[in-house]
Amino acid sequence: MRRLLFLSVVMLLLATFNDASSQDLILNDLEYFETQGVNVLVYNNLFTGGFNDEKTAGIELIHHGVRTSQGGAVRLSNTPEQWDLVPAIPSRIVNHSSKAIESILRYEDYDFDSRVVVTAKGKGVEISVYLDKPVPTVLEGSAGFNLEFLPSQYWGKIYLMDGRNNRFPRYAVGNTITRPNSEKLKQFKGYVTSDDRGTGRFIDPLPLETGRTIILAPDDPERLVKIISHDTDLMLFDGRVLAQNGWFVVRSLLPAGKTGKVLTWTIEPNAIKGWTREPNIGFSQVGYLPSQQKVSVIELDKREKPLEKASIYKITDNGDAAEIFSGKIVPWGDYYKYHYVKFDFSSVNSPGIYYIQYGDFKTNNFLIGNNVYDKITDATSDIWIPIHMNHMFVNEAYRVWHGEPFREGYLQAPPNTDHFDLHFQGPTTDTKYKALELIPGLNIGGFFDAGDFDIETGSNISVVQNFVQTWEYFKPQRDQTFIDQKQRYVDLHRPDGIPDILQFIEHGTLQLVAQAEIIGHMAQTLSNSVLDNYHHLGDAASITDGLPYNPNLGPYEVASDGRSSGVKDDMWAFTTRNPGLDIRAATMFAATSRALKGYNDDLSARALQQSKRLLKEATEILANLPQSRTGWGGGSADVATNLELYISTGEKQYVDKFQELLWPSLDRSVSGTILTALHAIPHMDVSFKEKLRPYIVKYKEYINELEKDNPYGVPIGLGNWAGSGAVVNFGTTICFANKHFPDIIDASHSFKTTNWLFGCHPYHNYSLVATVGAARPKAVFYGNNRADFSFIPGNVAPGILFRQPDHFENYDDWPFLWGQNEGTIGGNTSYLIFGSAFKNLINR
Ligand SMILES: [Ca+2]
Ligand SMILES: [Ca+2]
Ligand SMILES: [Ca+2]
Repeated sequence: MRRLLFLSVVMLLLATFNDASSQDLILNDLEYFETQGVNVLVYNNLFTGGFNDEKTAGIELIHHGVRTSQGGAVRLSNTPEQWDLVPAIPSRIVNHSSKAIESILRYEDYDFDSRVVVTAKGKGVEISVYLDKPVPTVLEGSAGFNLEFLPSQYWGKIYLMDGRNNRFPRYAVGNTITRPNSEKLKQFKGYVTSDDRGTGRFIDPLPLETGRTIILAPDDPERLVKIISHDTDLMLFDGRVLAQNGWFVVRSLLPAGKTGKVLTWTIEPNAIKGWTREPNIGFSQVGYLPSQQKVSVIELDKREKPLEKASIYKITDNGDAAEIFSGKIVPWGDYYKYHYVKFDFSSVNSPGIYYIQYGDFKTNNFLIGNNVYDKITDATSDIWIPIHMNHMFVNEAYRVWHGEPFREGYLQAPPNTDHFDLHFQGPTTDTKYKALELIPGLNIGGFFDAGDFDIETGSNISVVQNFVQTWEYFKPQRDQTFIDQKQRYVDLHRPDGIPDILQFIEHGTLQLVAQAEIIGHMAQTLSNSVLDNYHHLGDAASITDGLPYNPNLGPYEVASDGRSSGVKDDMWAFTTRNPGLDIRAATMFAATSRALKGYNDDLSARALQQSKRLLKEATEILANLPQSRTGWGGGSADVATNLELYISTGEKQYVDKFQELLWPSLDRSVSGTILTALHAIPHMDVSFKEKLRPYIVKYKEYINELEKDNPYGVPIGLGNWAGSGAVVNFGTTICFANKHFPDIIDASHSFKTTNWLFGCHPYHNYSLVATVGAARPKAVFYGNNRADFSFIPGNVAPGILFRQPDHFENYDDWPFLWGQNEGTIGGNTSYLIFGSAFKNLINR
């Protein structure tokens, strides 16, 4: 508060004496440079390497509300990719008196340190790079200072290099050269992101332009940035040449053999005078039931004075619109960067077409009606899930989504393999197979993990459990998909007389039973052996060549009988035994055995057999494991697993263990455990429910606390993967809590989840579900078709990603950040449960 008072006095003085200076950047208490419309962040978000795609860190620019630039750092290539080396930042010093942030950037692999100092200078910042020792010889010509700009915010716009006009290309069409691999610097952990096809050479993009001064987007004041390099040339590159998720890169090489201040840039992002961010009027794009509470949360620039009132307009049958309601705006308060107010229009309750008018801003239309939620899961169950069926050909009308992937099957992963998707093969194979030997029969059933194409066994176990739970609670008979396991063929929009969910259960079980029967226990994952086809975009059937690798053939050679090849593109099975995973599988097999009975009796019996065997073996392994190793490879079964084991076997030991673990777990975190407890109620006696009651009261308090935590009243995650999953589970919990304790948990809280998912959230008001029914769903997602800036219907985006220290974001013109735009088979089947439970609740 004191700072604000001081600031406004300063700004008043500046406004009086020097009007231009009112746009000068200040270094604020959150440790970034700021003026209205421009935020320059300096290592508020750090590089972490590896699985992180590193387009969310470094020196960053949030320009008129959009994070348009990031990656500012000393980097070792023209257009760094994910899995290229990133600098550690061991030191970052914020100096308010000199208005500077000074950071050490360190490349451990090359013992190379540089010091980057960013200082507020008028309407921009100066970036200087200092070296105590010259650039290591091996990095000469490679080490440079880079800053990256978001292609979707710049393509089609103008850039000037030393006064020469150019246009940012809509698509990557640029010149490259190849260089010998001996000149290629190592990538993260020695990974290799591209296949050189035996040439021994790597691709190096050439600059689009070179000069000393670049002006980006003089034709768009919101995106206009001027960069001057004082000592050395600037180059502009297009990172999309190497990777579709690449950005435009402005870069200067660090000079060889020099120390001291070796590079200086002045960066001046344009700040539009008097700019304030447009209000983000949050509401449900799917619409509202006539009877439900209807509250729009409006996100406002803190400089914006909230209006007194907002209105609802009704669109009539002849296309006219008339104001039918005007209501008060109620302040909520500040939450991170913005100010929030609420507009309650619950009294508007007749079915029809409406929009919200807030001052000059009018939203797109939405529906009020009793049927608005009827279809919220259909796109997920009819489109997204079948498209993610592995080992099948998936057709939709005139379009093939993918051919049959991985016909050559899976090879045994060699011992001591550390995998780029965070898996590993331990010191032994734990199977009868030799390293790189074909394990026949694993190429059946299962679901692609997410935007990638691996079988994550843990996820697939959860997925089958989600399907079984949906089936057992709600018995959905929906049949819109033809699924034929003999033909290995899926045809969307072609009913085949069998409820799709039974076919999904069967498909997941086929893979997991195959693992248990063939390997003898559960695999950790079935995944790519090489990184250069892990980041595959497009048809899954083209990831591998369909032929097993034959070491007797030369590279890229095909055997004369056409049945093997010298291409190292195969998928591997990571088979290190994890008794904890086996126990989870045992519970899933018991559940799926119940569900499949009467539909596929043979598979049901096989699943039950594996359930009993795995449970027995894994329990013995765990009992014999030395105490020191129980933390490795999964410890004993958790609360939910013991419940599942009790439901399946009826054995007292499991219900005792369940209760032993449950109550302390509820005491530790009621919100984290309560859903499992609710699922237990039908299987326990009356006293269990009564013992649970005070925890439900505590959960009610948790719900109330969320109302104070943020304007949306849902659990908002601040991690590297945004928090839709937690919001979905919150909604599911409310549905089941209301079912068993309607006197404590009101059904209306479940609408907080639909509101959030369907458009009432920070940053924008688009539905986070690529779904039927929403007036304005998100347009781009991180699916396997992300290179087409498209989506797979029914996907649920992780959504609103938090970036330090105060920025929420969800790009809808740039699909490539998985933390905000990917969807997973686990997450989307959780949404299926939520949607089913929610529809069940509102129809009760
Ligand atoms: Ca994966
Ligand atoms: Ca069907
Ligand atoms: Ca192959």
